[in-house]
Amino acid sequence: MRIIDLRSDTVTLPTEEMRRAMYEAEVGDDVYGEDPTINKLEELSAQTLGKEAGLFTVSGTMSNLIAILVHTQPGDEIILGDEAHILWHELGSAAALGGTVLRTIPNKADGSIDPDIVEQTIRPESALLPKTTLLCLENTHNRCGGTVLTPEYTSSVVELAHQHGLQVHIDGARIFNAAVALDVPVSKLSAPADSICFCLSKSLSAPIGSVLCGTHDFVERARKRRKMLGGGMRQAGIIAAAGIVAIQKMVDRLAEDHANAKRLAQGLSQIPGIIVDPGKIQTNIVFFEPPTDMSALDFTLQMKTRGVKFNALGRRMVRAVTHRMLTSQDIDEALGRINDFVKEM
Ligand code: TLP
Repeated sequence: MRIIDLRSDTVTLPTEEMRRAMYEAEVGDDVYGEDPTINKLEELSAQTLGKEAGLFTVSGTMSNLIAILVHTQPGDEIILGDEAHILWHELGSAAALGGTVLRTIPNKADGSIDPDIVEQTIRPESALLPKTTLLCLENTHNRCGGTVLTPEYTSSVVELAHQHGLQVHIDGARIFNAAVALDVPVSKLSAPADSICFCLSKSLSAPIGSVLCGTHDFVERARKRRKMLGGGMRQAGIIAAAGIVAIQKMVDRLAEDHANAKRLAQGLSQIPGIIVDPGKIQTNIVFFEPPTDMSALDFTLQMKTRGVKFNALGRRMVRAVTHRMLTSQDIDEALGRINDFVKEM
């Protein structure tokens, strides 16, 4: 039985072209700044995102943490949405390793946060209060269902934060998905922020890595934090080579994943008892609720025995992510298997 893995776009395997680029990569010791392939990836990333410089890191989690360590001091407060990946899935690293307080405000269903609430939440300057120094946005928004933040929204909320002396970091793990969905250059989404990271290892199919971008000064400080965390790599051009292919070759095809996500959501909406809103799908993430009162975990375990893998991200929230390794036929096959299971329930 063919396994249809909808758990995440992180399961994508490197392409043949990536493997060739990895084999042929020119490398050096990156801690001395001497790996030409990493240097090329960092320059290409910065240029693509409209930033001065880039830093190759092991993961999105590490990039987000480094950004927090550079933008804040221990005791500072960070404003972010209550569905943020930084809050839910990064093991409390901002608190454990950055000594920062995460102050959440509600994420709207579209992944945004209300600028008025942001403004009300910023602490006034006082000897009695923590200092609010950073605002974090997420684009696309994972737990809100792959929703996109527009350039207009991003600019306006960044401007507001800047007026109050805050820095803004974007967790742009899937920022290229947002750019493709909105049909805008990715730099329009990243330019307003002080820093942004994106992942090479998700929908772009590279095996490892993320790039954190910002000003020269920000990246210089970020480089020291990365070393402090043990993330200074040596001949890592071997993996950066796949990242270059990812940026150059894998962006345009993301529209296919988005079409497959819509196809999946539309198919799910035809299955009795499943709760899903196909009109909400903007990129490659689909959230749905299984029939009756079945828990998301039970549903995923049952479907796993039928060769379709999902992630349970809440008591009733099942997540499916479309990606390069799945065709529209795979989506139809998955829908058929779900339908069979629901009929037998
Ligand atoms: N997200 C993973 C899981 O942790 C949930 C996934 O499968 O989607 N920011 C966002 C918005 C993310 O979705 C992720 C990964 C990260 C950061 C962290 O990236 P990695 O896994 O490279 O540390």
